[in-house]
Amino acid sequence: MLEQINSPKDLKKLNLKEKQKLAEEIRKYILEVVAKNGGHLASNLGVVELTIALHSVFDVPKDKIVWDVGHQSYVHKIITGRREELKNIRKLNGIAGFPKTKESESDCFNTGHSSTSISAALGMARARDLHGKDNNVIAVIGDGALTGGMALEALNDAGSSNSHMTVILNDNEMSISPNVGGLNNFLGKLRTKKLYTRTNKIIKKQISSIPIVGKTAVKAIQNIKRAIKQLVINRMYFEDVGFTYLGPVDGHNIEKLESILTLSKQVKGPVLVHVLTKKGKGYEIAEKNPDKFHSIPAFDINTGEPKKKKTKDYSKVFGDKLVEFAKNNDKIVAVTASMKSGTGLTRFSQEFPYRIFDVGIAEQHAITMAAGMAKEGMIPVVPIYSSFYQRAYDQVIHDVAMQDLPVIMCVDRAGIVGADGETHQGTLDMAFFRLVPNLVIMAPKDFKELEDSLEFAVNLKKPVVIRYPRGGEDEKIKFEKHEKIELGKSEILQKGDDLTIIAIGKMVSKAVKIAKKIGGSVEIINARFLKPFDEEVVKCSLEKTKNVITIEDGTKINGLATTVKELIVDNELQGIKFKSYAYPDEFIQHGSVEELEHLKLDKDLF
Ligand SMILES: Cc1ncc(C[n+]2csc(CCOP(=O)(O)OP(=O)(O)O)c2C)c(N)n1
Repeated sequence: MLEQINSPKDLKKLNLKEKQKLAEEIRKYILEVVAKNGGHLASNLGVVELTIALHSVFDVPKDKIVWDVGHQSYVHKIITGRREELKNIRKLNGIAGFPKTKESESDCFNTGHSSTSISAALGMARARDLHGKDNNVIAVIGDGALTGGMALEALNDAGSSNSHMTVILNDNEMSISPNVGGLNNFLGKLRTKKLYTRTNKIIKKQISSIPIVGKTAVKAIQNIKRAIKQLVINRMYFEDVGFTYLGPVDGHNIEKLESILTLSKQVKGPVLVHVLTKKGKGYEIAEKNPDKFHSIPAFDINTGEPKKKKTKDYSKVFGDKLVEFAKNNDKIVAVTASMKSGTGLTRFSQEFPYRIFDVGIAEQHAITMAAGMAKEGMIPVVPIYSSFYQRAYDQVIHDVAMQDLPVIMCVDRAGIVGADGETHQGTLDMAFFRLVPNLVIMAPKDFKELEDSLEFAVNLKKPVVIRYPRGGEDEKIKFEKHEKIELGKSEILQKGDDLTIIAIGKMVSKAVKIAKKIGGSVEIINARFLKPFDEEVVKCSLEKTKNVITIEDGTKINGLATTVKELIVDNELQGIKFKSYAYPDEFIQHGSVEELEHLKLDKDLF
């Protein structure tokens, strides 16, 4: 069946039984591909029937489907002509793991960061109306992504807009870990409202018995529906903000899904279809451990075990050290935006369940909430991936830095992250944080320096950013020396007269390698702090060697290279030879970390 599907048109020719068979084949295929390449498994297995139903009822690319986060778009990619390309998903020059408008006209909007779909879809619906067109616009959003502020802002706007659009709430009760928060509790009540489900079925029957639904009929039905619902569910959030709520519906029943989606097309204004799915559906090991199989490296299908054993990484080193500090300092608390496991906080949550706060996929709120705690005497530690810190920029400026509050902002996955591609690369944080007054910005060269940086930050009583990469330290370079950390002080790893190499973070080990390769008398400086920058030591070294190389895993704009250039100009240092290794001013696509660092930084370094 799968071999016959080259576009949604092929899918539309199938009968229900054939679609059910196709669903099983798609599941098997995705499982095989992800087991080989790694990727987002559980979310994709959960939306197989939903995606089939969407492409059966709607006409892409005329109709627009915006996939929130976009990690669950593999089935959509298969159905929209990228079945064979899926074999190279997330690989260098292969298709992306997220929707990309450049990749296919069926991908109507790029996603990657959570909670954007309703805003984008509303924008598309408004543009459609202004153009006088009649296509459908659909946002598919998970219950996890619905916890993000943007999604709620968009619901608020869409609800009062009268714009015809469909929001599909793909509710599997999971974010990466089990979903959290009041909204999730509210959804819990909806999920189990059997009476409501029955009532809804009656209404569905009434509507579908009308051959062409006239305006007044729909309005009347909607009014009845609303009245009944108000009786059944006291605080019907979606209806209250202006959506027509349909569901809940079994998200693995293609027939029911098609029927409710068809209904959603007929109702005017914004509609929310509540779809209940199982994350990891059809692969028992993932059904039991949906968080482990949310995003997974290559694994053995029979056992579910990763093919490569997980080695110690920066997130784990961070998490373990934080536990140690927290034992002796009860002011330390941890805040996570739905990324407890990814950021290394699992142990912390076991040892200090009352001192960790999972706020949902809400980075902005996480930072301001942490600022509030800091204001009242706590020391909040907030690990967030570099690319997701972009979300919380104003909160870092307005709530943390401006009040000089001691929030420790740990920037995990800094630099190239690899297969997740351009939306997830962490190459911009040094540049955007450097602009912010009061921030201390650090990047450790290895695990031990991360531990020392954390200790330093806990005692500093100022806002501190500590950035560290995905994965582990460079196994080939072992740093024996770890000088005590002092604010704004770099570390000279090797003295020399002919060339100065200044590097920061992960790239310090590359500096050691390149110094060996070049030979001669090389001075190697571990910058440690991007801000405050050790002007004194660097200036002294440059005056001596008159030749400098900077190395960083960030963009060439406003990072280490810019800092050193500014130092040269501001101090009127003459005749300095300058070379920098930094990422170009572009969005960097997917591939492995090694391939991309090689390609985008420079092969000389490796
Ligand atoms: C702004 C932002 N923060 C964090 C993430 C990481 N992330 C990716 S998917 C996900 C969970 C999404 O849960 P849900 O929307 O329910 O989708 P599901 O995977 O359960 O289908 C998270 C936290 C992200 N993509 N964007």
